[in-house]
Amino acid sequence: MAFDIDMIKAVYSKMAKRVDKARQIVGKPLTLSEKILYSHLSEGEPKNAFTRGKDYVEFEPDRIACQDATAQMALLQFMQAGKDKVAVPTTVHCDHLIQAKQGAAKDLQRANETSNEVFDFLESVSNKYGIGFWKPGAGIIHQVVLENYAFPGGMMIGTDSHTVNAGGLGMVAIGVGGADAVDVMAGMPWELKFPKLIGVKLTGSPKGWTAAKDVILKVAEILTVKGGTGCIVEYFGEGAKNLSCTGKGTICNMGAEIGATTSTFGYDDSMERFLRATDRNEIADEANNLRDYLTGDPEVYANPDDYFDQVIEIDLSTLRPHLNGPFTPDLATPVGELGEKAKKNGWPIKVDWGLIGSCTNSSYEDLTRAASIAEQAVNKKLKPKSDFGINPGSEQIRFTAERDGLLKVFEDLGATVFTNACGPCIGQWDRSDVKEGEKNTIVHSFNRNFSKRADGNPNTHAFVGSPEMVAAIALSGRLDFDPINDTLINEEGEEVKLDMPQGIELPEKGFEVEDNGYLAPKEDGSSVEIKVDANSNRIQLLEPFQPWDGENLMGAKLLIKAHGKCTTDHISMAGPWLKYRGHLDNISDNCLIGAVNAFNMKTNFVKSQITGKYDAVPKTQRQYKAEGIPTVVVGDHNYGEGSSREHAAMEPRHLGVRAVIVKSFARIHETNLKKQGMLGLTFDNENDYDLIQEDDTFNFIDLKDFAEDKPLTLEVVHHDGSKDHIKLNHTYNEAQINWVREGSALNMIKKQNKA
Ligand code: MIC
Ligand code: SF4
Repeated sequence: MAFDIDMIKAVYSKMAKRVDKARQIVGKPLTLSEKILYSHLSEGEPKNAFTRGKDYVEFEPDRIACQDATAQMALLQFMQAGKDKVAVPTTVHCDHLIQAKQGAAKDLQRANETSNEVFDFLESVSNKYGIGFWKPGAGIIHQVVLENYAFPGGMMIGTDSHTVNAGGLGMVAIGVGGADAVDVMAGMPWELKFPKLIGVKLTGSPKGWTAAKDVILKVAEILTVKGGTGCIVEYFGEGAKNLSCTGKGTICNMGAEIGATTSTFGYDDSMERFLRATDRNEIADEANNLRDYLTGDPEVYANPDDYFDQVIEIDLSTLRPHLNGPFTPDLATPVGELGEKAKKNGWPIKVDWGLIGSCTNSSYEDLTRAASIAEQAVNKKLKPKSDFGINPGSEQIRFTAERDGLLKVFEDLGATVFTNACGPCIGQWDRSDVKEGEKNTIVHSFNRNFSKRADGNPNTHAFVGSPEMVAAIALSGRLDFDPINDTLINEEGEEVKLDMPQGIELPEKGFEVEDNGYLAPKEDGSSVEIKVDANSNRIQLLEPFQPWDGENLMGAKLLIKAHGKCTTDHISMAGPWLKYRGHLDNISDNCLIGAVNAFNMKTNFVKSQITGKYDAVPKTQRQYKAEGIPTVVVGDHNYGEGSSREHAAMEPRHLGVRAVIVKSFARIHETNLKKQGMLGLTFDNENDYDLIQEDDTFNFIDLKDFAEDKPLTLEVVHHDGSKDHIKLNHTYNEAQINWVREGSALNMIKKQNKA
């Protein structure tokens, strides 16, 4: 049965007319991305053509998805918006707060005990405001969305950067911060700078060990972690047709790792098969009637250079399997060349864990391909050299995989099957096999491998690969193993070679599940009470941020000048801190503790200009706050890379940081800063980053005249009294400047509601 079929029919009923109109206005054939964007304008039928990379445009997304770690803050904000019900279909998925330790049943029970208060809060808020609720254990948000809610040609937003996964089913699905989701839940338009478009032409067909994952591992190498910023990546060509729907999901999913706004594929037979297998015949039938509108125009795909801002071509037939890492997802190495590189760089060759799962690669097909490798261990008498951990993507996948004997294959090898949840992918992993700080290597099928991400250990070298490659590497226990060319010695001392992986795209006997973990909300939630204990250390009701007095900001001090990579994991760490995602003051104690101080290359060790002493970042900042001294944070390129977590913007805001000045921003984080009323600014000359000293004082001498398209001037007064004047750029439009004036976008909504 399809959820929200009436909504989907309504979207489809308008699509053809809107796309035809858009084609006429734009004056040329359209990409799929443009078709979806132009058919979801909040003004209805398109009236103007937009300039890519320049115009801010208001959209009307069809649905919203939130996960437990971000939903808390999103819903705490929504509760202040003064609405009775969400304006568009919305779901909450409990997947981030379950720690992997002993295996699914025990881990789930522990999570239900320790995070009971948070799950109850989310369930009751969902029930009150008409939000669908997926219980802990139901699955990872993006797999559940792909299996239940995604539909070709639709547009959705989600409070998680990997919302983009739904591009695998032909959507434009975009990760946002909670405040953006609140706009749409409150019935307001959602604003986005009209993206640029990157076309990726896929030819050939993947063979042997090459998987869908390798496409995105290669694209990440080509575009790097910031090469997709401000862009939608649209995949097309014969090769695209040779990938399964969930394989396409994998590719779109990891588009988050190149900073892309989203990625998508045109509707094709693989999507139809997936819709039918997941009990959504009605959507498949509807989509079949609109086939031409749910993919790019033929002229576009025939001459992509004329229509995309950048075109990349990848031949799947010659693409080699890769492993990307460590510490960054764009450092790609073909399997087989990794041994040499690892030796040169001192990366441990011995592999301790092979982890299969995460929203990127936890589909039924993924499990079958990995299992086809794992089961060779038994047949070929190989004893796995690394530990195996598996997180199925959803209860539907798990139940079906168990029925079909796939989980048993792993269990027979001693693997631990963890809950259908994020687990180690987000540091929810109670790992006991290495000592704190011990240098070691793991391989996983996840998407991110930033320092400390999986287990909190900065010396864990994590490499990203396809599930089948992870299985092969884990069997061998070595990073330099190349299953295509190398052999392994089995328990009888014989040399054996692994056969190529075999996958089953969709379960032959169909998907099956007993309890999918879904709770529908009440039709009328007005009587539902939301309980928040005033003494809770997990949930704290929000206090509005103070408005800006409209004056120049003078006398600000430097909190930290961050060196190099500063992702949202560095700004607001996950793992053990996920438990405070609903309590702004408590979670603020992790503010920027992972960022490297450019003056001493240490983390969480900055100089206080009040005491002259070095101390932890949150503690130092709390002193500035207590004394009413404003501060700034300075950063490098792609600041705020990674997650959509708005805590990375709200914590500095809560603690009294006023501006974040960097060489460049990741998209979601820049918007999150704006939404929370912060100043997110970029150096006009990126070398000015080098002028910033530890004891500097900052005067924003023309902030009073803050206006769209007008750069700001920063006077930097150094310790010896000398001054530099630095030009700072910004991308605030008038409406966004008003968020700064009012203190936050939420304050603005509240004001409008009162008016
Ligand atoms: C992630 O993969 O980093 C997360 C955890 O899913 C985040 C969301 C969060 O921080 O809660 C994301 O990708 O947006
Ligand atoms: Fe969860 Fe990892 Fe996916 Fe984020 S990337 S949603 S933590 S599985």
